[in-house]
Amino acid sequence: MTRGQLILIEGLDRTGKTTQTEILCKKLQPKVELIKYPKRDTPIGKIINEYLTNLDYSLPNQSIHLLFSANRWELMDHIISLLKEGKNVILDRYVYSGVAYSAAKETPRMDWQWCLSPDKGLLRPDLTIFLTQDDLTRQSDRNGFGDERYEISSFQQKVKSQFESLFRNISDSNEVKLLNVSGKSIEEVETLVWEQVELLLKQPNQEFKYF
Ligand code: DGP
Repeated sequence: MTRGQLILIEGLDRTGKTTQTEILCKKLQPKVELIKYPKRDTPIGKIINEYLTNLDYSLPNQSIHLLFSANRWELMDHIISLLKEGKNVILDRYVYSGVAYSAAKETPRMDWQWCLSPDKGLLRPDLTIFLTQDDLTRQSDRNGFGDERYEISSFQQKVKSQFESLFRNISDSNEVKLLNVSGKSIEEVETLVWEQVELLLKQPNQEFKYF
């Protein structure tokens, strides 16, 4: 049996990632599973959810970083089994978010290499689509922006820079596609995402790769 493909949609907060992953999931039915990180309903995910939604809940930056990574490891065997069964797996956020959000905090001795290290050995996506936008001040126009810990425009700008340098440093340009959603409708973004996914689905499945 040919294995499924691991497709990641990454992006800044409120760029339409969740909408696009859900649309893609419908298009790939029935052989597909969508996994959204952080997965907030596991024991580790519950602590992450508390951290994100309760600003009075304090944890050292290193600790919360390792919990986000542990949350990805919790599901790794499950994802590998799905892919081996021939199912495509769509991820909403993954390792790149893990590194970009933590490195953007600019904590001493917590550079991007440190941030990547607990994720070393996780499965590498076959395709990553990064949703970005020019004007980050527009994020605050979206409903609910500002409700959670990282939803501050100045911090999002730092996250964007971290994502960009991360893609330059650790990704293969065949696997990572940057998609600027500025001024585009949901349908236009959907079409551009689908173009990339169709190309991937036509390719022969490769050996698993790892970070
Ligand atoms: P979301 O549910 O996609 O809105 O993500 C919640 C918030 O958590 C969002 O601001 C991005 C941030 N985030 C997602 N994954 C990670 C991670 O692995 N590490 C850190 N530090 N932040 C993350």
